[in-house]
Amino acid sequence: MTTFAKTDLRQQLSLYFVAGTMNCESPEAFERILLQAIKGGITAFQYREKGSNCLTGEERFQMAVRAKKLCGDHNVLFIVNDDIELMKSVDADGLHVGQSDGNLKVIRQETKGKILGVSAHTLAEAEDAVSLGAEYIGAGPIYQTSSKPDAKKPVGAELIKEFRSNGITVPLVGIGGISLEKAGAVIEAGADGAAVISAISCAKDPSVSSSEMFKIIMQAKRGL
Ligand code: 3NM
Repeated sequence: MTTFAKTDLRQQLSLYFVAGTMNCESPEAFERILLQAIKGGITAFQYREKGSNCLTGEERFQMAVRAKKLCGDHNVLFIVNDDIELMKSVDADGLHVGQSDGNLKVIRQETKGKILGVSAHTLAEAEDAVSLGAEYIGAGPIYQTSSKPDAKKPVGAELIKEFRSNGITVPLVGIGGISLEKAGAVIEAGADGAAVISAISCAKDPSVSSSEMFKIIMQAKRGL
């Protein structure tokens, strides 16, 4: 099993690729893109098999097993989106949930010993999530996104500044419409990382996009 020191979480969430097979042309393309993203330098991956055309049942389980193996072999954090049973059955590093994915108190109990991340769109949501034991927050959508049909209105990097100036000190990643050009601004606003779907899954070369985004994020973290 891969183990991650919780103190490293800020570093480990620097470039957080989020995807499922439905974000790619085919399940084979998904695996290829994930491997390219890993080679390019992603530090965390969230298996988000959600929405129309997503895999279910045994296919979903087998894909999660393979994705976890790819991540584990390369020291990439492996998080499962909104499926506690899948998280447990593949022994993922953690779970990520949205605001409507269930009772956070119950979810926290069910994820003991695992990393728990929660999406928040407002300060009140972030405060509640932290008080119930979220170890990191996904803040967004920062910019306009076409990857999530039910995404809320984009709020800009201001949301991250607002969280930071109001006592949210847990690791934070921005999500939603983050491109190579916009990743630096998200870090400069106070985030520890950027979570992306299309900037990597739709890239001509996911490996190149990942490594360029990783460089931009690391430079922004060093204040360059
Ligand atoms: N969650 P892209 S936005 C999965 O606001 C997800 O919580 C969001 O995809 C939120 O990088 C989003 O292609 C989609 O914009 C991110």
